[in-house]
Amino acid sequence: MNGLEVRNWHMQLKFANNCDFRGTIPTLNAFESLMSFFKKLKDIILRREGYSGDRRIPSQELEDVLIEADFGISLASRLVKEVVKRGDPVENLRSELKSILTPLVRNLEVVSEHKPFVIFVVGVNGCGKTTTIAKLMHFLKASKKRVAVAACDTFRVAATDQLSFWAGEIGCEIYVAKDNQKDPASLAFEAMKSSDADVLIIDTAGRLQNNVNLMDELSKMYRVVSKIDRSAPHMNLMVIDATTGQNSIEQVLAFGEVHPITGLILSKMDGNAKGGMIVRIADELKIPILGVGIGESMSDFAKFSIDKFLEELMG
Ligand SMILES: Nc1nc2c(ncn2[C@@H]2O[C@H](COP(=O)(O)OP(=O)(O)OP(=O)(O)O)[C@@H](O)[C@H]2O)c(=O)[nH]1
Ligand SMILES: [Mg+2]
Repeated sequence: MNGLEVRNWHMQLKFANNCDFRGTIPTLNAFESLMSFFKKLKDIILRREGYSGDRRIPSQELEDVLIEADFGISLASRLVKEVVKRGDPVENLRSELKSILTPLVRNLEVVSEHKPFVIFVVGVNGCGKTTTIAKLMHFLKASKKRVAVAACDTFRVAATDQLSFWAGEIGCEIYVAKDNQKDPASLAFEAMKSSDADVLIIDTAGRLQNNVNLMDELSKMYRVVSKIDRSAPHMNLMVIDATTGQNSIEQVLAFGEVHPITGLILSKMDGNAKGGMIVRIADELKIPILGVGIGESMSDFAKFSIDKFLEELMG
């Protein structure tokens, strides 16, 4: 196999004991920013009730709070118009948010008609791609899928080591570049040709969406994979760090221009998640939300729970 090495996962266990990226217990204050958003909202209502017993929220104040909470100007003003019409504005807001999110929350499903079912995992630097892949490996293995991964972040040696560690822990085959092989597209191509796994997950290097060269390189990866199977990749997952604000929508748009994003994973939902941003992306881009990362270990993956999200958000 050219430029390709298949590592036996048993060999990786040794590495697991002295690696430096093992998960730490998240200490971030969950949903702090969301809570403060609704605290502000309730403060406005209470203040107003204190004055006049009036439960209506002043539109401008509500819009300001929504914009501050990353809902974006256009969604914020649309929501304000809807929720202040009649009845309890907080309950109205809850049901508006639910109706935006409900059609987009789906299970992450792999269909067996494609073998391997190829999943690309993309996103900006440090958003949580590799950790998400560990969670996917763990999740898919639990449903008896044979999973392989390709370490196509060939920029950093540590990136390969990180993925190798997880592949070893979980017991998945991993394709890694040899020392002189730096072209991620060739590695993806070779992995796809060689693998007889049910699912092949392609890790990619983090890149800023405005870095033309790196985005071109990503484009090449999609091209070569589709040469082997025209329907591949079968899932193009974008990982978004849920603690990132408004910029994340630009990220999704730019990555989507290279290849349509078919699912979103919101990582770091155990941190200061930006509630408004999540709703805004759902509202504007209508991309399915296929899961959330809620910590740094391989089992910290869950389906996005709208009720839990709204409960945290609205108290
Ligand atoms: N608290 C928490 N931390 C996470 C989560 N997902 C990833 N992380 C942490 O975020 C950091 C970056 O995660 P990686 O998986 O290496 O991110 P990446 O996108 O692969 O990074 P690059 O390959 O460098 O672009 C690591 O410290 C992870 O442990 C999550 O859901 N919750
Ligand atoms: Mg990575």
